[in-house]
Parts: sequence; structure tokens; C-alpha cells
Amino acid sequence: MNFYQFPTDFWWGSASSAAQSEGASQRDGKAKSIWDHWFEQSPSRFFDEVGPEDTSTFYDHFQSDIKLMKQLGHNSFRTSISWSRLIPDGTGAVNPKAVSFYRNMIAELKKAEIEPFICLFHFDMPLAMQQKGGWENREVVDAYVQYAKTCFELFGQDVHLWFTFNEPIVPVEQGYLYDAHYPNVVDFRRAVQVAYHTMLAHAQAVACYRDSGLDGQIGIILNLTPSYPRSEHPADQKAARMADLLFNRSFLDPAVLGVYPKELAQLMADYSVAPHRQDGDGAILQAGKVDVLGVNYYQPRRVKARLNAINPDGPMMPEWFFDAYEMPGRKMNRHRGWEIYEKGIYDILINLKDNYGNIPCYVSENGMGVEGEDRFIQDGVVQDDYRIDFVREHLIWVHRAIQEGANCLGYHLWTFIDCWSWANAYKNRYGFIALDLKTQQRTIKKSGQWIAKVASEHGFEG
Ligand code: BGP
Repeated sequence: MNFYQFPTDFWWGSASSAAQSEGASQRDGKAKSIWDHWFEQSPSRFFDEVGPEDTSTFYDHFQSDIKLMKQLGHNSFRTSISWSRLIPDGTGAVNPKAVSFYRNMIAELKKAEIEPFICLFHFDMPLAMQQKGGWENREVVDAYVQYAKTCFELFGQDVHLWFTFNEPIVPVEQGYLYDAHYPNVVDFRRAVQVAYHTMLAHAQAVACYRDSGLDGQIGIILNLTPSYPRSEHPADQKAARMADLLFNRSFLDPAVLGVYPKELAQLMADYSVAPHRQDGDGAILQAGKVDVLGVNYYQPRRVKARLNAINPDGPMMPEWFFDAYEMPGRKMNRHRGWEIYEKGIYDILINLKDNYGNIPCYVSENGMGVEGEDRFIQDGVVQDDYRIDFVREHLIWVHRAIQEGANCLGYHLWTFIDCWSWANAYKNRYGFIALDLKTQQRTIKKSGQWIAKVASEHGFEG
């Protein structure tokens, strides 16, 4: 038996987001985000037609929920501010009720000695901003920077760790390539523009934070998906490099190094999909290098060289450059359809150590969504041993990376309480705490009891 000892100041906790937990989606002055709008328009795109109003209502329950966090041994918690709650029109007047809510929530966390990690944008574009063209319109970039500045002014005294975006690639790929999120566009060139403007918004928010004189840190949260080739054949290796370039380095390089990879710029130029840029953009990106990185990790990407020729009449897709590879014998979370590959987190952390200046980072999401967890209830408690195994195995790899010098400062599970998820609503449950949607009752799962012990002992036996 080994004891996996983590540093005593390691961040233990969980992550959530405004749209997935707050509820009150059209109350107290909050305007619609694209999620409220899309659900109204197309409820059938959501599992069981459950929309973003049906959450654990953190807006009303944050005080008791923070007590539960304490019971789970959290010393940190990540959530986001809803732009459409704070500045309902996207620009202009600030909603005083939102200011009170976020101030009270942050104060309650501090009282419980739980450090708030605050993200400014977690997929939830205000509808008013989307109607102006969303991230395709540079005016929306300016509006976001103003929103970020407002957040720093209002809450910056109490929040010492900020994140500009959560998984900025997701609105790009799901909203502008794969027709899975609003605005359901399928257009590579527009996707590239959205990605580019998002990083400009990010970089300007970072600069704005540095100008504010506040003494905290600012970063970005990226879902880094290590790409593994089927074989050592050069064509398979190239496929993996392309997937890495398109899905990881397209955000990681500008965020940490302040510059896009040359190969990516060349590729965009070769296919005539390069974004519109303005003079001075390069300097903006340089000034936006992060202090810290959040790493979300769920699954790897396995690829092989493309077998079939590209259909030049079809829409351009990242998959023009590789084929997905279903590795025989891979371990799957069949509920979510995602491979479980624990070593992936180690590979990410070592890559950051070796190639990105060992930037301080923490695991900002990792977790296991499971359907029908009621099946596992015994004595009133979800016996989610599968989740404990999942977290333990990932933490063993995080531990090993730290031993080898990786600068990883914490681990947050996705998520605190079972939450509403984008199109999947409540299909898969992820929480340390089970939520009964009808009664709003919360019950700590076995994994919640386990993590409380791990956090208090700064490690575990395994
Ligand atoms: C991440 C998001 C989270 C969360 C999680 C689980 O990509 O940052 O918001 O939703 O994935 O994924 P899903 O809810 O799609 O199962």
C-alpha cells in the first residue's frame, strides 16, 4: 500500500458554472443568454426537454450549499459570473441585484475559508450580444472587456484567482462547426474568426486585470485533449500532430506563449480561412499571457491518418486532417461515450512542464457522468465507487506528475452537485452530491464522503 501525499496547500474542490447551477434564469433583472433563448426555440434539442431554469438553484441555495462544500473538505470552489445577469444588455447598466448576489456568494465562500475561483465566461453569451453577431463581431470583444473590467472593480478585492474563459474551443466547435450548440452554424472560416476574437477578448481582459493594480492572478481554463496516434507510422503521427494543433495548441499557445503556432497560421492561410486581424493584434496577444492555467480533462483523442479523400464539396472540418481511431480494448465510460484514460492527465501536465515553461496550473475539471445513478442507492446514499475509482486513478497520475516536477496546484471535480448540462440536461450525473430535482433535496454521495477524507488527510492510500 502506498500513501499518495499531496502538498498541504493543494487546492481541493469542485467546479460549476452560473448557467448550470444558478437557476433564476429570468429573475431579478437577468436577461436571456443564448441558452435560455435556444431552449425556448428548440426544447427538443435538450434531453427530456429540460432547460436551464431547472437547476439546483444555487441562486437561492448558495448559503446552505457552501456549508455542504465545507463538509466535502473544499478549500476552493470554481464557478462563473453570468454576464447576462450582471450586465443584462451585454453593455451598459449593471444589475444591482446581480451585484448583491455575487458579493454575498463570494463573501459566504470567504467566511467558510473556501477560496473563490471565478470564471468570466462559461459558454453563456448574453442573447443581446449574440444578436450583434457574437464573437464574430469585434464590438462584442470590446463589450466583454468592459464586462471583465466591471467584474474586477466590483469583486476584485475578494477574488484572487480569475479565469477569462472556460473551454473557449467549445463554443467554436459546437456552435460553429458541429451544429451542437446555438447558433448552429457550420462554417470553418466563421469558426476560426470566433476562436480568434475569443483569444483577443481573453488577452485584453488579462491586460485589463494587470492594469487594475489588483494583486491576484489571472488565467484561462482549457480542455486539453491529448492526441494519440494509432501507430508510429509517419502518417498516423502527422494526424495526431494536426489534431493537437487544431484542438489544443490553437488556444494553448496564444494563452501561454502569447503567439499562435506558425504551422496553424500557415494552415489557415493555405485553406483561405485565416481570421480578419488588425494592426496591433500581435502585441495584444503577447500582453495576454496567463499567470496560471486551468486544465479540464475528460478523455483523450485517438487518431489515424485519413483513409478516404476529402469531399471538396462538403464543409471544411477539422476531420479533414485525421480520422478518429477506436483503439481496441480501450476503457469506456459508455454513458457519456467518452474513453477513460487516466494517464492522459499526466501527459498533459508533463507537456506543460516541458514545453510551456512549467506554467502553474491546476486540474479545473475532471469527472465521470453516469446515467441512472438511482440504481446505486443503498441506505439512501449513491454508492458511486466507480467515481471514486475514476478520481483516485487520475489523482495517482497527477501525483506522479507532481513528483516529476509538474507545477500542478490543485484538483477540482466536475461537479459539486449534479447539474444541468448544455444539451444533455440531467442525462448524466456528475456530482459529489446527488440532487433530487423535484424536492431540491441534496444527499452527499459516497464519493463526496471519500473526497472529504482525502482533502483532510492531503492524500489517500492506494
Ligand atoms: C465541460 C464543461 C462543463 C460540463 C462538462 C461535462 O466541457 O466545461 O460545463 O458540462 O464538460 O460535460 P457534459 O455536461 O457535456 O456531459
